[in-house]
Amino acid sequence: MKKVILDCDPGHDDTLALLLAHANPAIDLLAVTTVAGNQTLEKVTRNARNVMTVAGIRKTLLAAGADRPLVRELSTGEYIHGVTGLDGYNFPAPTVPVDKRHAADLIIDLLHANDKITLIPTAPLTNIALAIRKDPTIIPKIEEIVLMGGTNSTGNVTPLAEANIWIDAEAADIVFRSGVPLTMVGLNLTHQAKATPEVVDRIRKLDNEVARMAVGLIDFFASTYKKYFHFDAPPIHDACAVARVINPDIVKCEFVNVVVELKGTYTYGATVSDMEGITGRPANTNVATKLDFDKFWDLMIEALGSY
Ligand code: PIR
Ligand code: CA
Repeated sequence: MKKVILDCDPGHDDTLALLLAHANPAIDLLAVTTVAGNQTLEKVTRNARNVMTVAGIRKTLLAAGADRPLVRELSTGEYIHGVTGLDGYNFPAPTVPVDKRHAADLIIDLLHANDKITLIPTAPLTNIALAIRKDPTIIPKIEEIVLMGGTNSTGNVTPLAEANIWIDAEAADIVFRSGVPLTMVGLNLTHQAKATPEVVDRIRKLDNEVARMAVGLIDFFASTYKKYFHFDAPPIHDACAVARVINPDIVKCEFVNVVVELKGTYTYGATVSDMEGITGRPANTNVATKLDFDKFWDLMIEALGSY
């Protein structure tokens, strides 16, 4: 069992990542931490409480972190995730409590109290950068950071930048230069994880409330992805990072150099991935390239069926 902290901004795909991480027996989900991104910190934290309440997730700690990026103003993804940040399901009042500690402090505390922990950030990297900056002695205690973010091809907020990196590229830069073993599960990978009508039908057949919540959320996500990206089905980005931690065979990677662009006129937030090894810069990142679609959805559906 791998000890994991999920740092997220739920978020439709974050929710599926959370449900997969909690249900799969390969993962011991120690904590969920939240950060401003898809919506304000207040809203994404409320969403995490809502989801954990419906799913009966009670032993996992929950803490709220940064309410804005390190340097820039917060830019949310309301057009994709709705006013609440998690439109598509009517949640009952949440009962799951929020830890008093800042997410960065909880991450630091847990890393000192445990042998090795895998961090799965599925949101802007503000909390992770804050934790590393505040206490660099945690660096060797991190087993690996497997993040959803970036892309080795095209972006989703600018031609070259993906949202999680672009929202707080200064934080991403700190993480990519930290020396921690890093896996980047970017858009080039996650666009292979579309919740097709066939997949949604399989989830619809599961007879539990968590699966019904998942269907409501995926249906909403499908509608905004159709409207803004003309996609035939919505990609469940964040769950791909969790799947990589559960079974590395599901997400194939190439170990290359990645740097985060902070200064470009048109390229701020780009994850410049040297796939051909032409720069001579040392490899620092496992860049995800190929998803096993069938195995990914089997894992997800098994997880949803277990609630
Ligand atoms: C942002 C996201 C999803 C879709 C769009 N268009 C923008 C969020 C997801 O939660 C995921 O973590 C990442 N950011 C994908 O860019
Ligand atoms: Ca996310």
